[in-house]
Amino acid sequence: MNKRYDNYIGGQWVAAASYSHNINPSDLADVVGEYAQADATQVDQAIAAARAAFPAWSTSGIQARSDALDKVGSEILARREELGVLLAREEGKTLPEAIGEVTRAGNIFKFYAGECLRQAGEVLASVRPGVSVEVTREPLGVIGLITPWNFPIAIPAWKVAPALAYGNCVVLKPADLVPGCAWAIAEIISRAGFPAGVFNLVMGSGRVVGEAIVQNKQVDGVSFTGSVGVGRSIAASCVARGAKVQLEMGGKNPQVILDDADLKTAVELSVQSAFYSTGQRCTASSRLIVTAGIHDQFVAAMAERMQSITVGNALEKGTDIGPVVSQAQLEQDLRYIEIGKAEGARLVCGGERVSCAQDGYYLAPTLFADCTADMRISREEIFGPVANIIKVADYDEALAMANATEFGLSAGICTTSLKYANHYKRHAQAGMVMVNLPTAGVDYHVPFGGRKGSSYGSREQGKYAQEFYTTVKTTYVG
Ligand code: UN1
Repeated sequence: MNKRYDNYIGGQWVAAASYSHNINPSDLADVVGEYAQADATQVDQAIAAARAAFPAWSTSGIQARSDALDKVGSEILARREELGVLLAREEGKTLPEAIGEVTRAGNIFKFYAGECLRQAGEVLASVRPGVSVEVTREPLGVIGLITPWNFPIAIPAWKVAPALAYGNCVVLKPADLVPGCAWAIAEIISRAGFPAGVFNLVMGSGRVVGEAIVQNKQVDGVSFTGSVGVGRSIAASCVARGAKVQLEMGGKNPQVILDDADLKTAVELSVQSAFYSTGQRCTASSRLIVTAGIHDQFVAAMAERMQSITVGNALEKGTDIGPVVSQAQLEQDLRYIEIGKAEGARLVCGGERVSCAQDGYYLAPTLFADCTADMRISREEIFGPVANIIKVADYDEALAMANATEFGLSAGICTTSLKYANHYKRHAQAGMVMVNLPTAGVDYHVPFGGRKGSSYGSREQGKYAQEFYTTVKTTYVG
């Protein structure tokens, strides 16, 4: 009998009419647990509980909030190995990557425990003599948080922690594929000293639970990370009823490699950001844009380096890349690999499933060369361990190619030239620029987000998170 995990509503653990199996993608025989599937009524109850808790919580003392957030962060950090195993088991990233992500989540709670104490406003002189003006921030209200499967603990943390720190009440809907880490955070939060109703967890599908959150008039703001299609429809619903919305969506991130790059650095950071975490990051480099002078050497060095990448069970020592998260995602990756071949791209490495001791969704890291900008594999986000090499003549063409995408999340350049690095920093059309670093793998205390089709609304993380989670009040005192 598998253990059952319930929803958390108004300070109570609440059973659901149905439960779904959380399956380990490294070993399909391994069931992590059975997780409640909320229905629309339960979602409405969670939102009502958050609404009821809001007046007291939004005016509560910042010391109590800070203490509670700090307690959550400390417990996550103390349990990082155990939670890392849970994360690797439900999502399929390797244990070191999973422990790293858990650590990030703990640090995020601690960061916002500090930020909570640094909520400042401004006092300005009025243009009218004898009048002064105060600009302050107040909590937004009840916030719906909808998180994706690829960062099962860090993304819930980077939405929940600032929402609570700035005095909001929360309804969290984690991805249906990976509810385990979100449930673990909820359980920690349930013992950390937050009043009932301030934090609620409702698990289940986007179609039922996500939709009920987005449509409920009591929800003042929705922060979503996930696909472009779902993001756009959430935005349309929120805007139609005047709710605030923040979206983090896809990427087709470029990594430019110039002739003067250090070849070893170029190969290492490309392997890291294209294939680690099974390429399942919106910050992954999926377009390696390489200038002519280093191109052939780079392709050869990548082909050689990729021979030493071990694909395997996420929990096993020595695994570099775990499985793809699900059957549906695996099918999407394989479909794009066929599209790439049909479009005339040259398969340098990978392209096929890998078999391991356990039955899982294993896919070899896949590299295409001779790709052009108009190919679908160069334009559409695949979200798997699949990368393209695009050859260009020089820096100017590389920059134009890097920007020739409807996305704009993270953009990398590998060069030893200060001139080109500086030019790229200014002209890359992305929310984040990485110089001689992978496009993926970001700090937890600075703004995260993109431009163009990648993001919508204000930035997440760091002190910039307050823009979404608060509303500004201008007070005139005569
Ligand atoms: C990272 O690269 O460290 O869904 C974070 C994603 C992003 C997070 C990436 N929102 O992949």
